[in-house]
Amino acid sequence: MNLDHATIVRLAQHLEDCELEARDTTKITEDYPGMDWDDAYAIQDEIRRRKVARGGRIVGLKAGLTSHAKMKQMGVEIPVFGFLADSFAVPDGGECKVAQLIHPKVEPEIAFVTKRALKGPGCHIGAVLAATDFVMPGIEVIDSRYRDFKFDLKSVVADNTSAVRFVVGGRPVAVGEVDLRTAGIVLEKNGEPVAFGAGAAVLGHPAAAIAMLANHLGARGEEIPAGSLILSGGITEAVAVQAGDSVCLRIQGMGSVGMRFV
Ligand code: 0L1
Ligand code: MG
Repeated sequence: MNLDHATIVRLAQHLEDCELEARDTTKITEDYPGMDWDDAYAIQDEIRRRKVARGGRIVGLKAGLTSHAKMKQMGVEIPVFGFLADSFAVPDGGECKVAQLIHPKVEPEIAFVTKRALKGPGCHIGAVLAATDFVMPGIEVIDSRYRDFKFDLKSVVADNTSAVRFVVGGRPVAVGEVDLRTAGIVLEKNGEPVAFGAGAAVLGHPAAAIAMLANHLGARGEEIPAGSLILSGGITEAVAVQAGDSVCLRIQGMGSVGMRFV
């Protein structure tokens, strides 16, 4: 690590203040170009600690940048990982207040819920499928705190991978009931289809994103606990939204989920 504890605490407070006050900032590596991956995750961990210290609950985890196209575009070989706080959750069909956000975009995702803990190293798709209770449609709202979504990956990790809101719902199904690679998805905005894809867009199989998360946590001596909700990453490009929009994600065999932006 290259940053001292006081700097990590200060950067975490800065980024969380930007989230809570819906204001943007320049990417933090401009002032701290020597920041490494451990520093970046330490800043994210401090944001998480701050939320829990105020009585918040961590209700899930997420993988980001998991589609091959986006990884190639950004020149990365590993996804990034973040957490979901209770304050991020929107009920299915519920409202998301745009005034509380900076420049929101939505991502269509497959959400996993585990019934057994998953621990790396060596976690693989088979272990993930064996430990999964059910999967369901999920929409993640991302809202990078960085001006105009201009960032580098370490800055993104420190910023909890742009996480801000999410909705899950639809028809939860056991993994044996659906082929997660070929399951088709349609994201609609205001009733119009705006993005299409299939589960395989995420690392060939969305369970691979969960395995990578387990291996990432395992390297830190942590695990994915039983009963975790995990967003496995956007299947298509993210779609910008504004007040007045409604979005709906339909996934073959899993029904639909949606939210409204007000
Ligand atoms: O969940 C995601 O894939 C977002 C990762 C962070 C990068 C971004 O804000 O686009
Ligand atoms: Mg996402």
